[in-house]
Amino acid sequence: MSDNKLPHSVVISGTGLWTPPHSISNEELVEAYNRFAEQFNTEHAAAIEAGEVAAKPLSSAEFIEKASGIKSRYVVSPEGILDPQRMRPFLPERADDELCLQAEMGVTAAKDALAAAGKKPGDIDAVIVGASYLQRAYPAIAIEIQDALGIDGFAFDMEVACSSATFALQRAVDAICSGSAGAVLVVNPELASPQIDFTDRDSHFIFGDVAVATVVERRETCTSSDAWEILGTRAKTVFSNNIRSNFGYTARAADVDPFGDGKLFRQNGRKVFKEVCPMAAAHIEEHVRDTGGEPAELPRYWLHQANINMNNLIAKKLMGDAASAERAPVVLDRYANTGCAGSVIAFHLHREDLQPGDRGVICSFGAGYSIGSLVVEKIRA
Ligand code: CO8
Repeated sequence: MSDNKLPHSVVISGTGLWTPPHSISNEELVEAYNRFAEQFNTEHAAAIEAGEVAAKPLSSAEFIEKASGIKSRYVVSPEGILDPQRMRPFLPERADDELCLQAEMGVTAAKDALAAAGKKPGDIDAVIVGASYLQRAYPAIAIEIQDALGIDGFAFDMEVACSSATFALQRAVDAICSGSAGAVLVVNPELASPQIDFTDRDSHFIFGDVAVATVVERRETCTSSDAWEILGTRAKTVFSNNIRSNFGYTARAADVDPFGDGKLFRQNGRKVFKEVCPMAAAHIEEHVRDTGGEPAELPRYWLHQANINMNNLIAKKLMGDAASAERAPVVLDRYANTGCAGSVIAFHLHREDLQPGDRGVICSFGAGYSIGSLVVEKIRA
């Protein structure tokens, strides 16, 4: 394995966050689901009695908070999700000459990131969109965002599920180190709600919508007073079927329902928990040591935000009894799992108190499996 030492000094000079205006509490979500489940069970009473159809079990807000740490989630459109007759968001189609929803979410976060970095669109050479799902195959959402912001250069989309943001940030670093770009805008518009099966008790509570954006540039061009040098990047993937989404364009040719059983997000959450926690902890430990740090001493870990028990376990492995919510901040209580955006939201919201010289790790882990990390250090303005 390469030691990932960077040949040039590259910094994160600004981040942006777009939070949807609507939040759904566990109680509201569970009430809608339980009304749906009761209606379903009444309508299918005979088939359930005959053992032909499985009854829908009821959900519980207490279970959700205890098992995941999630208390609420932000969504673009709550009405359809909370309607027991619909159980999915309502996102009207837009005309080809209108900005698509995912690009709109991304543009809002991107403007914040550019402003924070003190950069104009003309200063940016490339746009990379990383997300768990993309609204369409082409033209790339990244090119639409590039056009909307008036950025010259090149843009592309990439999908690595929960690691789409950390992997995209790594591609930005690579582009800067190779000289193909001087400054890169990474945008992560996670439009999660359309791919959730809100009629499935096991997964209806997991995800929320959000968009984040990050400006990555050469240290020499950075004028931001809140800049973070990227000391190293590391990526790892190991194939697993434990988190899958089989929704895809070939469904039409396979004569199957593209939204049928198993086509939306599904997982074996227990196995994911057991397998990913040790992998993620070992990955981070090794990466911190290879950049000259000691895991227990790092003041901050901006971890992927899927499950509070997972994060507590990993934080404890890294920091022992000194692990705390201050050192490994939690945003999933309000935001839920926002796919690849979680660790970047944590970085965006929880870094102000750190001093020049302080180090931290931005790390994602999830479907693929995929793990991505960046070790960063606050630099003097
Ligand atoms: N209400 C009440 N009971 C429930 C509910 C509910 N809502 N859901 C499940 N139960 C029941 C189960 O049926 C089970 O009952 P029984 O014992 O009778 O079978 C019991 O509660 C216990 O269930 P689990 O064993 O499943 O419960 P866990 O304690 O394991 O908790 C979790 C479930 C929360 C899912 C947990 O396993 C977990 O979080 N694991 C980690 C998973 C993870 O991190 N996954 C990552 C997924 S996301 C990702 O990688 C990227 C996907 C990209 C999409 C992103 C779009 C933005």
